[in-house]
Amino acid sequence: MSHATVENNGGAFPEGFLWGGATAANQLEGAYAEGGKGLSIQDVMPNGIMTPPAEGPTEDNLKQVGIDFYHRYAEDIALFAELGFKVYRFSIAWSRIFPNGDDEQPNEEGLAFYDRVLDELEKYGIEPLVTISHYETPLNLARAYGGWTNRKLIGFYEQYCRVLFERFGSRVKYWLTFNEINSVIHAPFLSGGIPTPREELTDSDLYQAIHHELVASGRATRLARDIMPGAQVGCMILALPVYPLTPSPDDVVKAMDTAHASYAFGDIHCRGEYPGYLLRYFRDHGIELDITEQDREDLRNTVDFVSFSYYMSICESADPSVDQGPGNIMGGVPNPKLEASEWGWQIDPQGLRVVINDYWERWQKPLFIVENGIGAKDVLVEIDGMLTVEDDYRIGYLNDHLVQVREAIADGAQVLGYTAWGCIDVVSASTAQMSKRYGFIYVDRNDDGSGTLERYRKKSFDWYRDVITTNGAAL
Ligand code: BGP
Repeated sequence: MSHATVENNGGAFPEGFLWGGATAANQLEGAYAEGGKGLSIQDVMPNGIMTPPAEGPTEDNLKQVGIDFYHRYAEDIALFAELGFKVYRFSIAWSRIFPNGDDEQPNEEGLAFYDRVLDELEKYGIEPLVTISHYETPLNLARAYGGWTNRKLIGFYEQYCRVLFERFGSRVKYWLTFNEINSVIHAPFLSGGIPTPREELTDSDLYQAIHHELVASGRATRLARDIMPGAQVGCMILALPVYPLTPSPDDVVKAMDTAHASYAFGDIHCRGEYPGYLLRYFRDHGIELDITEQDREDLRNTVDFVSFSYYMSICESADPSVDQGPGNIMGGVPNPKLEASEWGWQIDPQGLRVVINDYWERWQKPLFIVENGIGAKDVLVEIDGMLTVEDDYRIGYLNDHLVQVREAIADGAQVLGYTAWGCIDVVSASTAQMSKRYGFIYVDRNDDGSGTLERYRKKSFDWYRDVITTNGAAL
């Protein structure tokens, strides 16, 4: 898979483009204490990422049941097949495989569940794309070890990866090491299982944790190559184009600095070493990291492709009196030229073209858009005796973004595929509620936990199926 083979096809989606959808175990599986599963950090986060975690599981946590994918996966994958999915991105719940994270032996029942999921996907010829760690650190690793601040997590993660690669390596080609790895800067518990609140966490501890994750990612990549020849390993970055709020050079430099905070993760994954601007940041902030020679070697196992989520862009201003926008965990200030979703996420389809061009030029690695979509409060209505959702706003959002993907391909970027986030409604990561929905498939479950869990096709279901069937010509 070399970028040298890319041809600019003048603006069509390439043949074999991987269309599909994406989910994460903790947001849809439910069965949080079944099948030998241990607790994960999500099981003590009933109110989403902005609220401190609880001591233990509480009944108001919608993720305990999720959308019951654990028991309904066959029905759901049949719906994905009806949509025409070529690929389905899902995560494996680490605590289903290693209930405490540091166990000697994996939990066979957990492995068997993912065997069954893979069987269903194979039945329909849907390619799996597996996220190894999607905001699902086993709770014990957070509580007893301090999460990724502890070097021991590299070994636990490597052991987990070895078990996955040996068990599923003949069936899974595409792997992602850590979901939105850069989000740990703003959400240390969610993203890195670090129990210390962000305000109390020192920069040294934070960057040491990041270093451990990056080393673990490099080791997993090497291990994947040893165990599964032909596997493709990608990093996963929360992509966020940063625009200067004004033409002031101070704003431009501030935007550059903020962008560096995310670029660093891709630079290390693609180049195998720390970039100069990050080393400078460490010097300027008195951050000293424990980096061994072995670590440096591990980091040199660079990824095959770069995957990313894209929901919005942000602005930056050097003026401290400019207000921060609501709802955005990555910071930034609102862009006066853009509209926002109900949760303050600013809608910017062209930003996706910008990101694709930017990443392609910077890293020259194939790209995979593994999350994109709009969270909305859908209303179930009856039309011709059928329950559905008239989600033209979702169709509009996705259509506009996919047109920009096509533009970026015309610009010459190599894009492997696109998986719409929350292709079936799942529990939201930031709010831990059902009412922020992304799916083509409506799930009857409400914020108070009521609902039949029945599935209904939304209007966007037919639209996306047409897009896939025509390989994007229907856009
Ligand atoms: C990403 C996460 C997903 C997902 C998505 C939408 O940051 O990788 O897990 O949930 O955002 O976010 P939310 O559910 O908060 O709307």
